[in-house]
Amino acid sequence: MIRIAIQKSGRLYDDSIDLLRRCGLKLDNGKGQLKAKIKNYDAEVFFLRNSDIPQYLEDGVVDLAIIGENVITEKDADVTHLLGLGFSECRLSIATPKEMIYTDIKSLEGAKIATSYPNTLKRFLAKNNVNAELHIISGSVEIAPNIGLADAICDLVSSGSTLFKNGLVEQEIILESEAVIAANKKSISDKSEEIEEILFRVRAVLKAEENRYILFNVPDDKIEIVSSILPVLKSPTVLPLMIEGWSSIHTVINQKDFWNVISQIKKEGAEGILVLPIENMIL
Ligand code: PRT
Repeated sequence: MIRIAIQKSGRLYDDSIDLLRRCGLKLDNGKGQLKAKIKNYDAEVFFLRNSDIPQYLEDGVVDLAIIGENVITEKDADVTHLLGLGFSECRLSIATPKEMIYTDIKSLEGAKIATSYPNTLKRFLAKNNVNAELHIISGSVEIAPNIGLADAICDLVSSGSTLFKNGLVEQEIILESEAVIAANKKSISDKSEEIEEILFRVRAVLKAEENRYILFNVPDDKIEIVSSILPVLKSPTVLPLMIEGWSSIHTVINQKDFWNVISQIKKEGAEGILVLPIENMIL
């Protein structure tokens, strides 16, 4: 039995549930429960606060967790980071009011900084030999300078719109973060096979997300030139059409090459181009 922790509600919840589902793990219950059995797999899912997960993971109450990397760093949890998941990307940054003169990190000497990430911030300031006073608050950090509680803040930023709305300017990025799969250290050796199976499924889902299945028709005399444009896994599948002299080409391409490839194959005579998402990709 493998025990997996996910956030019980919040920014990580939907993507975590979706990832489990795409890994073929069907949950018995949902939101509001402390834990739920996976119907079709020997596993249990624990619904916990993101900020509590590092401790549960370190203590071995759960074997695996989907968690924001920033929280592991903040708690300095003795757990193993296994895989980045590419969602809930954000950065932990120091920001100052736009009217404050800021030249470099030394501008924060003696300043009062409001944050919910005191440990990460302390380490960063110590590394840069800056002495500042930390004001620890658990939410709405961005309003602290406006109400005279602090001179600067250190908080998570994704789009930057919260900083903008509060008249703050991002000055230092002290940590980049995304959702990750992390594991209890003992579970990695005691349950290596079960963990490897979960990771195998997660990698297949992530790989599929990066790629698209495309199919299109081309005149037979264009198969060679079009195939040379395709960054294919092995070799494209070429199937004859009912109409003589035409074929259908099927292949998988990476999202990052996508528009480039499409415009090149169109120029070479590709028609009826269909692009499909891929559920899983096992190489
Ligand atoms: O209560 P619990 O302990 O479960 O969780 P939490 O309070 O950490 O919850 P939640 O759901 O807010 O965040 C969960 C995780 O999502 C964080 O630990 C990060 O790993 C990740 N994440 C990604 C973010 C953001 N982006 C984010 N933008 N967490 C918070 N924010 C907040 C930030 O604090 C600020 O108030 O969003 C605001 C800034 O957003 P922008 O888009 O305006 O820049």
